[in-house]
Amino acid sequence: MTILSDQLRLAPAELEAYWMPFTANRQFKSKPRMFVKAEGMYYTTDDGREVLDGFAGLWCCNAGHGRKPIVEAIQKQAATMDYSPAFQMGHPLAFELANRIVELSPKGLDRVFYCNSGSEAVDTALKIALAWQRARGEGTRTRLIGRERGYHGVGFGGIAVGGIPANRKMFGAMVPGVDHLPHTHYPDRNAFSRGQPNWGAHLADELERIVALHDASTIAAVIVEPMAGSTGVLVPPKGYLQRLREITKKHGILLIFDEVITAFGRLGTAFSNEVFDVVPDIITFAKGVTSGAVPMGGVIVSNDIYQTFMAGPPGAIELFHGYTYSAHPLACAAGIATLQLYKDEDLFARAAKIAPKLEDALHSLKGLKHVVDIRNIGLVGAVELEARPGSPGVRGFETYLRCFERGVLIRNTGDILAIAPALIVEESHIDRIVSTMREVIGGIE
Ligand code: PXG
Repeated sequence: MTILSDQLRLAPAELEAYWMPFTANRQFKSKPRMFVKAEGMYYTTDDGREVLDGFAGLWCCNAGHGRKPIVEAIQKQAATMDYSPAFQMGHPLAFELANRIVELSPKGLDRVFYCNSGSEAVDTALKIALAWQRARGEGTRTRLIGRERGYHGVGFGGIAVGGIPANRKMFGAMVPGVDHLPHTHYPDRNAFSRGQPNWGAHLADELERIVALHDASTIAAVIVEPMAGSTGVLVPPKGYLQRLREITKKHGILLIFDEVITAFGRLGTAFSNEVFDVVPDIITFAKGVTSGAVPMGGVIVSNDIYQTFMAGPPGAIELFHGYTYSAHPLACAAGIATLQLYKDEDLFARAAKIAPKLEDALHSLKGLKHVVDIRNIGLVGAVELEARPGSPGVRGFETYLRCFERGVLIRNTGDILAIAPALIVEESHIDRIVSTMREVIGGIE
């Protein structure tokens, strides 16, 4: 048995035991792509090649890789206290991190519940929404409304409200009473938009139709990503989120923003309210809170929601929910160090400042063959390719592979190529990412 630290290249048989997530296992194992090291903007592969990370890992390493203050905080915490029981016991870092998150969150959203991933954050948020409606005497509100092309992780709640058929169809419809808003992706109206598209605010009015169909008294919450990341960088049309906010408020429906991708700098701000000027009732976060260094997720709710749960006897557990690793000490240490690093290096503002460079660079790909749309906001952008007739997604995946072979990591969702570099990205990195994409797209069939 090879130990990774002894030898970085694994024999084919050693690849079999690991069932890889969201990966074509057999294709991968026939020609593996392995990273063994990461620093700053770069990964190193097992054959010693440097790869420029155009995707912050998977939308998470927002401070860049291997950042010293984060690494040292994790090392120190591992040596000081590896674990502390999450139930009926606390440790100071959990409280400190919650205070720091609240400092960055929209005014009024000031209570933090921890979990370990975006999927858990989503299921936690949905459960809090249902429990809150019941706690305030509206227990008939059990419906959850998501949106087509939404991605909310892979828990049963998340796949139910999510709008990706492939993520659901293998598993059946296990969460009843879910409905979906239409998505907002209309390239025939909005192709090549820079920032928020002008057309599409009215798509939020579909919520009125859904309310009319089911009745408000049956609906607990609406969940959307303020900017849908996974399904291809779908930027909300101007006015759209405002409309959703107005309609949910009018009908006593909670509005949940899934900010697993958008929080902690991706849009050039701590949270999306600073960009879109809309404050939801509940926010989910994960990824960037620890810059991807230790798994962590969480849910932020208003004091009003929190207080509704605090009505029983003081000795009663208010919410029957939580995880062994809620507020894991290593995650909290990483989170505190990460938020401090964002502050010390003013990384959210840095992202906002370099965003126009990314916008211009990406939009310079307009006119290349296959390119049917380019869109961007903050430090994220997407280039949509026309699908190869009869084989959707193949052109996108081939582009991804060829970029990787040329030393640049991007991401493809079907035929949509996405980039979302760490907030420390330099102009020269953006030039390299985009020129590699240009070269590859130009040569792809
Ligand atoms: N909500 C949103 C909005 C997400 O983007 C999750 C929930 C689930 O998080 P976890 O930590 O359970 O994976 C996500 C995750 C991609 C990609 O390529 C996106 C995600 C994860 C992996 C890949 O777009 N988003």
